[in-house]
Amino acid sequence: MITRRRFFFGTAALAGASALTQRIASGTKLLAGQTSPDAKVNYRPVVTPNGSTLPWVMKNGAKEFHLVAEPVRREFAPGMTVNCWGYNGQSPGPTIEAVEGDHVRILVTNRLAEPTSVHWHGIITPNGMDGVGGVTQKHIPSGETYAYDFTLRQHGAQMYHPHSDEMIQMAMGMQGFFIIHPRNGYPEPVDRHFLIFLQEWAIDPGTFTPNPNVMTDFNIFTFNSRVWPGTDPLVVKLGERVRVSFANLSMDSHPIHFHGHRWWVVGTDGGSIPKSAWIPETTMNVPAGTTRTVEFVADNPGDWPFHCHKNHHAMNAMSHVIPNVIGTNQKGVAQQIGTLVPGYMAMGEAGMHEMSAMAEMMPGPRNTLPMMTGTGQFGPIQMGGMFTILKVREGITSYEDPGWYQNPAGTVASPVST
Ligand SMILES: [Cu+2]
Repeated sequence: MITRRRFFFGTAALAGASALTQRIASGTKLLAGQTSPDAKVNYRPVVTPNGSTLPWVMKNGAKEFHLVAEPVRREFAPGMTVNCWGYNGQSPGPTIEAVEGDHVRILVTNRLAEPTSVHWHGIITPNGMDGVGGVTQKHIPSGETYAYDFTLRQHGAQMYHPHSDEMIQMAMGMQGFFIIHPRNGYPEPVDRHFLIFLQEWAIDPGTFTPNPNVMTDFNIFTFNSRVWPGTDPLVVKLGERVRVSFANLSMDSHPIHFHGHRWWVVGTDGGSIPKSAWIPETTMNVPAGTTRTVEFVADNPGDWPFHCHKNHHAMNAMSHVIPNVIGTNQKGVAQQIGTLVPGYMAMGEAGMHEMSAMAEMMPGPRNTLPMMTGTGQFGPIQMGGMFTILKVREGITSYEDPGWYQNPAGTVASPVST
């Protein structure tokens, strides 16, 4: 159990230029040479797995950010690349990270073929900065840049997304986190703060472009626009305190579950929940249009699944209209179809286990991942979609993927004679 907490003091948030990577003990309030307006604000810079944080520059007393709305090609996992729309070459767009009280100026350049706007979801702004095309501002025409300028009067895990042809643009992948750290610090400082944007897509097998017209029958479910096995693991050191913020602008709620620990529900898009009202959970339901933030102490070493618990949401290219053959004797059927389709195999009567193995071996439609995939040290993992692995390790010196957990001898479920 690690008792001494370490955290960064502020950040310039410039990509590759971590001006404040010096680690100092909790309680110290000043850092020599620090010039950022965040100098006295202690927070852990966020980590967006498979994503990045948006750089900013100080200009006339404001943190100036620049978002570029544009079409992007996003690899969801090796073998599947999707024609999305996003920001700065990414979907979700890069994370905006700032501190309560900051004056921010956000330039938005529109490189889409249609107008757009950016709404600061959950953020209290002057009315004309709310980003709603037609209501609070003109839509931003293609090729033009608009400036949003406001002071952050709250904290919390917030979002940004278009409010112009909103349904299409969000379904194509336009969204991002806007994290506002509290000026007076968190009730409990953390060692790691991960951000996971939840999204769902309708991408027919063999195609490359999401269909925004689908209302319920989505077949691809993503963490930060990646699917298992393309999702980065969440690597933490044993004993670290971890915060995870989830955001959801999809058409469904996503109950995110993790193994081996329990977490406390510590925040919503309304800000921090008072510590006296924290509740323990192992599953955090994230309704559409909200963010949720949880914290836990990673005190149990191992490889722990971390996934949406709507079971179809942890699959890839899930078809919802295939017939159910569980418990059906298909022997005769297989012989008869075999005369028409040489090599035909009937599968599924005992479940889908054997199909997952075949899916790995047989070529499917182009740009389409197997429904159940991934292989671990004990065999096929048979998952997809909104799934990753929390890797809690003792003695690691970096957050690189440490590989599979080496379970102590005698601690793995194994066969016995009965
Ligand atoms: Cu889900």
